[in-house]
Amino acid sequence: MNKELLSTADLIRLEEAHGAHNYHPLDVVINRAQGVWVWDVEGNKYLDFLAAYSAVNQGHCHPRIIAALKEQADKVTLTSRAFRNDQLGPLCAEITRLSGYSRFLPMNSGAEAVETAIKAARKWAYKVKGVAEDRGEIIAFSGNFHGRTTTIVSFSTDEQYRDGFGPFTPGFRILPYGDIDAVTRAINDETIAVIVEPIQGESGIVSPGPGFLARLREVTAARQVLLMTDEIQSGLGRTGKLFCYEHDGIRPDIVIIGKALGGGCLPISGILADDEVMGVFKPGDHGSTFGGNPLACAVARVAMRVIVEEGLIENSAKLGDYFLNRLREISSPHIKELRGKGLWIGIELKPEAGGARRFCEALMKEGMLCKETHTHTIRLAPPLVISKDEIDWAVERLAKVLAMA
Ligand code: IF1
Repeated sequence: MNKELLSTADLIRLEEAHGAHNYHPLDVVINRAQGVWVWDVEGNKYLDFLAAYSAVNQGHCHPRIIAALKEQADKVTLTSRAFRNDQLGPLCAEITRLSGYSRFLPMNSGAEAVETAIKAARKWAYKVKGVAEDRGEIIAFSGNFHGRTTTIVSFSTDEQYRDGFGPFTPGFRILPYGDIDAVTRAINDETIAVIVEPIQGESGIVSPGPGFLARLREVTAARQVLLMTDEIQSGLGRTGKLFCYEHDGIRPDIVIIGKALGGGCLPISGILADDEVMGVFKPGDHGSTFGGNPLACAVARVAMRVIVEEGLIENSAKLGDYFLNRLREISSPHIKELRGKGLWIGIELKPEAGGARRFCEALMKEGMLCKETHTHTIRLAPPLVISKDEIDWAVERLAKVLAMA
């Protein structure tokens, strides 16, 4: 199977010797995947409970997505935006029809889409709203994760993400996540936008509390401040809705998407907005060599169709509830709190449990791949194609591992 016949240890040694050490992954080397399952180079099989941080919502190597990828790869893969291609227009038409926004601007990584939203908000503020040039301030929240560019880490509250990377971009103000009074007090004539995750993933599947997003929408609308939701991880079915903000019955001004838009096979991201905001971009203002490339657009078109047509949003809602209820039945001395929406669940352990990492390592030995977040939380986010039987299988293993001393 592994043509070069390198063992797990060989492959890890190569990566450690010649790669940068900016990650500390579990020592499992994957070389094959299908649906919710992945296999390592030794042939061991695991259920993937991370789904590449929700970039593989449709399941690994989904047959329709891989077929579209191969078909498009044989035709044309990259044109740059200097010319047009026959996939970008249809993608924009389909994604706007599905989302109810009038325009889509494609980029590649999530961080680039966040940067795009920031640029759109600033230009809108100066050219449309009439804020004095260079004075605009964007509100972000404590515990946020929006990516790793120098501008984005400028408003991170995680010291590690900032340490050694200054000087930072000005123009951001950080408020406590979920504190609507703090937002009301902070908004002034130079506030141009608020950027928010409807649920914070990196922070451990943390919700801002009931009513916060609805109030945030009211407060921002009243002051002509743009509301930008980062749906890169929470969107495209993960929480049992197409977008997580739908749970709160709101409509943001800018929706930032990424991850699962690429159907688990290539990077494509972007922002959705209406004419008033998207109209600020004129030719030459913004762009990207690979943004809107026909290969990624062809994949994104089918990736979205799979989510909608194969009932993945409904499966996430239904099996997410089932999973959370089954987890509540587990008796373990270590569990502090269970949180979740759809197939996005955090098991926060008590500090005495000694961190979630050792439980993730034990789960790996049981055939389940999970990644801890913020030291004490096990996060569960399987591909949305998971079945009830596979969840039952996982609950058994979680119960066993969470019972260990
Ligand atoms: C890594 C975290 C998850 C995101 C939201 C923007 C981005 C992300 C809400 C940027 C990316 C990823 C990045 C990945 C790990 C992962 C992550 F722990 F770091 F925070 F999922 F929880 N907005 N999240 O979650 O998107 O530029 O990466 O495409 O290894 O850094 P990107």
